Amino acid sequence: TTATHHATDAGFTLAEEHAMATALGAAATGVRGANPLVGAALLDPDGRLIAVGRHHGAGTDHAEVDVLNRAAAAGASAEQIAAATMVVTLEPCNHTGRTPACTEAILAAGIRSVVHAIGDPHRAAAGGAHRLRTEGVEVRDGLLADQARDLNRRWLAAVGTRPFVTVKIAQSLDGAVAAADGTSQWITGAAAREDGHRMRMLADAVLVSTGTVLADDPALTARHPDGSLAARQPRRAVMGLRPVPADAAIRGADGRFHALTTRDPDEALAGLYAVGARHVLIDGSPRLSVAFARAGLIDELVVYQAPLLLGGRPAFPDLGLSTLGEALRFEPDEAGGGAATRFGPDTRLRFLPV
Ligand code: AOF
Ligand code: ZN
Repeated sequence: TTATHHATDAGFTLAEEHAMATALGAAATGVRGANPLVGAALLDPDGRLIAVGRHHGAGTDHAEVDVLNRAAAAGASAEQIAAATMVVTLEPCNHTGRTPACTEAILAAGIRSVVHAIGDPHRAAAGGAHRLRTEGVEVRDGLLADQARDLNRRWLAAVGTRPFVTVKIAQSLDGAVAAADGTSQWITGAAAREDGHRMRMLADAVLVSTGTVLADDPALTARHPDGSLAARQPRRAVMGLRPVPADAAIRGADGRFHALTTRDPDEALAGLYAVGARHVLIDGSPRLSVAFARAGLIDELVVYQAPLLLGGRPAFPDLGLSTLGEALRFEPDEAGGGAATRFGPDTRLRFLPV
C-alpha cells in the first residue's frame, strides 16, 4: 500500500531494511569484547519504528531484551509490541548463558515476526531461528548480512574456539612504551589510565609475559582512580617458561591468578578459554604483543598515545619484518564511540586488523 510496504527483491520491506540499518548503527556504539556487537529494532505493522536497542556488553541484556524494555518504557502497549516485527542484526540466541534466552523473551512478548541479518555461529547459542519457527513465528534472515558480518568479523572468526583478543598499549609519539632504562610510569596521564582500568574491568583475563612480571611486577587488577579495587576483576594470567616469583604482585590472594607455562599464543588462549575466559586483554607486554601479532591473533588494538618523545623501548620489538609490503595493516575501528578519543592530553586510538 505505501512505500514502506514495498517488498525488496529479497523479500524484505524497505521499512525493514531501514530498521536493520538503524539496528546496525546502534550495535556499533557498543564496545568490543567477549560478545558480538548486536542491535535490534521493533517495527509496527505500518513500518514505523517503535524502539531501537542494543547489547551493552557481556553479562548484560541482549539487544532483543533491551529493545523490548525500551519499547515498553516508551509507552508501547503489550498489544503493540506483540504486533511488531523484531529486526535484529544477529539471530536471537537460544541459550541461557549469562542472561536468559532471547527466543523466550520474544515468545513471551507474543511477537510473530522476526528478521535477522546473520546466523549465530556460536554453537551454544545457535538454534534460535529454528526454535522460533517451531513456535509458529515467521523468521526471515539475510537482510544486510554483509554489513552485519563485517561489523563482527573478528568476533565471528574467534567465537566458539578461542577468546577474543585485545592488545592494549600506552606509548609515546615515537612508539615507545618505556625509556631506555625501563622506566614507564607514567607515559599517559590519569584520564587515559583510568580508561585503561575500565578496559581491565570489562575483560575476562588480563595477560602478560613472565618477562613483564619480572621487570615491572604489575598487579594487573582493575582499580578506581583512588586506588581501590573495581567491583569486577579479571583473571590475571602470565605466560612464559620462566617461574613467577612467589611474592609477585600478580599472584594476589583471590585465586584469580593463572600461570600458563607456554610461549605459544594458541596454547595460552586454549588454556584461558578452558577456564571460561572469552575476552583476553594483553596489557602492555611488548613480547606478547609481537607474538600475538605474528600469529594473526590480535582482534582489536587499542593504543593510548601520549604527547611526548621518548626514544627507548618500542611497543612492538622485533616484528621480524623487513619490507613495507610485509607490514601488518590495521584500519580504524569506529565502533565504541569512535576510532580516536581524547583523554586529557592523550588520545585513545582503536584499530581492527585488515
Ligand atoms: C543475542 N543478542 O544481543 C547478543 C547475543 O552468555 P551471554 O549472555 O554473554 O551470551 C553470549 C552469546 O550470546 C554470544 O556468544 C552470542 O552467541 C550471543 N550474543 N545474542 O541474541 C545479543 N549479544
Ligand atoms: Zn540473546
